[in-house]
Amino acid sequence: MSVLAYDLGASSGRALLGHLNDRGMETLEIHRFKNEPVKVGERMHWDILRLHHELLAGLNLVKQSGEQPESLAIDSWAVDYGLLGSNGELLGNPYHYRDAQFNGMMEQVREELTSEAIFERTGIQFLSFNTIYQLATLRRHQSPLLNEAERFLMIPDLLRYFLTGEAVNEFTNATTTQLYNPTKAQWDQELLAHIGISDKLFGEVVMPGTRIGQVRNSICGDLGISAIPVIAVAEHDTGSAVVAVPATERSFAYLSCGTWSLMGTEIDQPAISAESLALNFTNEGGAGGTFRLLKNIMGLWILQECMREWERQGQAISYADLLAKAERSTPFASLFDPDDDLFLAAGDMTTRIQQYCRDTGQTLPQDQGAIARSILESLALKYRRVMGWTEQLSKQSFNGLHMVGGGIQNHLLCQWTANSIGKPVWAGPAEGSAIGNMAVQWMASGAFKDIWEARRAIRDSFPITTYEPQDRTTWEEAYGRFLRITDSYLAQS
Ligand code: ADP
Ligand code: LRH
Repeated sequence: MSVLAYDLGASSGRALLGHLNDRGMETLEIHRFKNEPVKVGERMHWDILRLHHELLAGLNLVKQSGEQPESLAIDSWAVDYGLLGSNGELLGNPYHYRDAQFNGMMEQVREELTSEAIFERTGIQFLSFNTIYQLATLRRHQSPLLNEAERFLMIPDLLRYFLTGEAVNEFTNATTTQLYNPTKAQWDQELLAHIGISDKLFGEVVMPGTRIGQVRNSICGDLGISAIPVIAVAEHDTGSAVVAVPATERSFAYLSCGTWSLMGTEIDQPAISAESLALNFTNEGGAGGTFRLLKNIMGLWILQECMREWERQGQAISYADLLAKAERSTPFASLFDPDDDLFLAAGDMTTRIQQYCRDTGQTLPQDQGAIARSILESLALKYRRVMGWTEQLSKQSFNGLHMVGGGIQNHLLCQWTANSIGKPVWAGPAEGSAIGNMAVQWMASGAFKDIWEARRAIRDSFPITTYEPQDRTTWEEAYGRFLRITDSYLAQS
């Protein structure tokens, strides 16, 4: 018997079938599609109906493969949502978290409520696009959507609703809104009241592993398939990715590496302290009663945007060719802080990298190889800094770093990360989120006793590549320079 996992990242989505047998877990990619935002006027939206369409296309391909999955589940990127009206239909097109309309709202709300109070209630890091600031923006801009809204569903809740007709909020994604209070295990009434959003929009929050109905009769009829039970897994993709970290040790460091780089460790209770607030770490809900103490790092988004820019200019390049060029470029010529606000919005990324380098008196990277090298080295150096903070906050010393996600196909990034942190990197599996999604489906059916049994099976089933640290002296020197450049830039801005 198989399970079907839909994993929607910010750059692409896929449907994978998973089988569990005596040999362990096996996955088969059934469908892969782009996730391309759509700009209308000044607004940036997700193409939610296209995503629903791709989920249905995936079901059709499953049917053609002759499989009848025992269940299916969806995970996706966090923080974004749709609103349903009184007739149960979607109101408007969900906004993309990179939409400029939300700029500045986080600063306002922090000022009004204080950062301490918001963090104390939620344990969630301050990101300008968190759902709380998105909703506050809609309310303060008098969006008509809020007058009509009766139900708030996050993206995977919404797509699950389209498939099943059941409107239910799932825990891991709910925590990313910065509106959920993990201590009280409920939506935070005071935060909602402050931003002027009715708590009636928010439903009971279910834990990963809960069965939520089955694929609607109408869809089954249209596609000519039998009903498939639907499970709410760790519907936040990072939550699913961390389930799939093939760790043997209870305390481990991970880097979920895709559009974003999410680095941290797994803990049993949210670590809500002045220190985690000061370092802007988050405590996102996970599967199996866990939390993720982690920090967002801007990630391969910066490289993706450069590649899109080159494509628009008729200079499209493959990852293989780009990495070969990057490897031949001058080392450590142009370092920058990937987490600077400069790099959050879509657009002219190469110009912004050059701007940062000009402002810090460095060589301006010009060609594709130099730009890619500057991005990958800067990311690897930032990983070292955040790994240090993770150790400081968790009072652990990690003997290496687990990397999962599509970014591990970038062998230069994996090697440079090992060089930068001075510890081995264990890379795999690349489809972490989809595999974690499947693992929770099997935890729900009882095929896995718990998250640790799932991790053992994942470790035995998928190849893991070890990268040993090299060139330590050069990287140590570069790290010192990276700190000086990025700290002085921050102080000036
Ligand atoms: P998300 O789920 O956030 O959309 P993924 O986990 O799919 O992201 O990872 C996407 C990233 O993987 C891309 O930004 C790219 O940098 C990297 N990647 C994808 N394919 C390759 C490849 N063939 N070689 C190197 N890197 C790759
Ligand atoms: C990664 C991710 C991350 C969030 C961001 C919005 O895909 O879910 O955990 O912070 O998207």
